[in-house]
Amino acid sequence: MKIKKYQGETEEQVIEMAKNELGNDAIVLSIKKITPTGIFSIIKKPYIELTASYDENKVKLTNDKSKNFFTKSTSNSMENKLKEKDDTIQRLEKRIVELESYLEKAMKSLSLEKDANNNKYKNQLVQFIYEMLISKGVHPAVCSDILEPVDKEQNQNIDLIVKVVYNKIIEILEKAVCRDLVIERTDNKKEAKSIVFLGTTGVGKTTTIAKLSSELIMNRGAKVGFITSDTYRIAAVEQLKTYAEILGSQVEVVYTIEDVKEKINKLKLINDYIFFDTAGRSHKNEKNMEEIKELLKEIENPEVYLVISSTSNFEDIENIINTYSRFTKFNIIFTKIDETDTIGTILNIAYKTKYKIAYVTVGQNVPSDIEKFSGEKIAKVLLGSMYK
Ligand SMILES: Nc1nc2c(ncn2[C@@H]2O[C@H](COP(=O)(O)OP(=O)(O)O)[C@@H](O)[C@H]2O)c(=O)[nH]1
Ligand SMILES: [Mg+2]
Repeated sequence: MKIKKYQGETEEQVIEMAKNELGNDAIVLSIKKITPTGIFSIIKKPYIELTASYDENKVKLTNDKSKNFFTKSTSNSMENKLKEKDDTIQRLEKRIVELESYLEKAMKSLSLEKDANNNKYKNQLVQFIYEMLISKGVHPAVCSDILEPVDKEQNQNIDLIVKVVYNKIIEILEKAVCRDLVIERTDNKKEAKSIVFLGTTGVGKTTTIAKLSSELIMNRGAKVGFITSDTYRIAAVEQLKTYAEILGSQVEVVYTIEDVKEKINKLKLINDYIFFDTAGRSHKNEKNMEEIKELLKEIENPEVYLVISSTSNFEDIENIINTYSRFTKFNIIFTKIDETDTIGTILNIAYKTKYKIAYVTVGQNVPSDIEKFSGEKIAKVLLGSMYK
């Protein structure tokens, strides 16, 4: 038995072709639609292919090797023509394959060129670092300042580029490190030092107060009293009272501005520090801001911390800082570092403002999840490590 394939536009056509050549005894093995792929799909339409088997002893095909002399002699010119046609098809097919690979290469280099055109930096590693910094929330202007000088340098190896970028980031962050931390001071004054925590609702003010005061009370033997003006949120006073109870501290609540002085007087001679917890206030609400201003006026020489969630976006943080900066000095505490994907915001703030960053908080656990602000740790995260 031998196999022969027929190609045509329709099933009827290929069956007819097979029948004419192989006769009624031929067996149809398969009929399928062939859809050319790749570049062939452009130049060749789908077609039907029939595969048939036949008995070579019964059927003599014109181009069959077993054909007899008679068939050969009578169809010699026809056979030559068919062979010529076969050769031409083979040549064409070879050419198409060549063209296909040429086109593929051309398209690849075109898309590479397109990507390269979209690149901001010539050096691929610098470009990679740029994309990583952007994905972590670093402002494009800050990226440019860090990366442009590196990109311009010739013949730099990978280690050197990473080192230069890392050092530049550290340099920006280190300028923002607050060196005057409340928990590292011993206030030898007779009267307590007032530490005030401001910031929008839910950023972690009360939790941060609990963390810092625990460190002072438990590890440094200090005495800390609490005053809260957060009487707006249900359970806010209870939350602070719970911490105070554990720490053996006293809590006073102020309901009106007139209460403030009186409550300070109650606590100032028996404590080293008074921690002020305030209600989360919207920096966009002028009346809220007036209240904070009034509260601060009542406190002698307050040390203020602006508590900011690192999960907020850079523009919002900038607005918050600008609003508070109009009426008070402060250091910043960034909370929820463990929850943010855009730690670059901290670099932006360090780069764009003159404010110092005192602490970062890294989780909900009291008292452990608070640390002094470290430029090194943030820089490592920006270059791809985990915060640890
Ligand atoms: N993941 C995480 N959650 C925090 C952190 N600090 C505070 N929180 C949580 O944020 C929520 C609000 O905190 P709270 O101290 O009541 O915020 P406040 O309204 O500013 O006083 C609470 O569920 C805290 O446990 C932190 O560093 N990381
Ligand atoms: Mg609170």
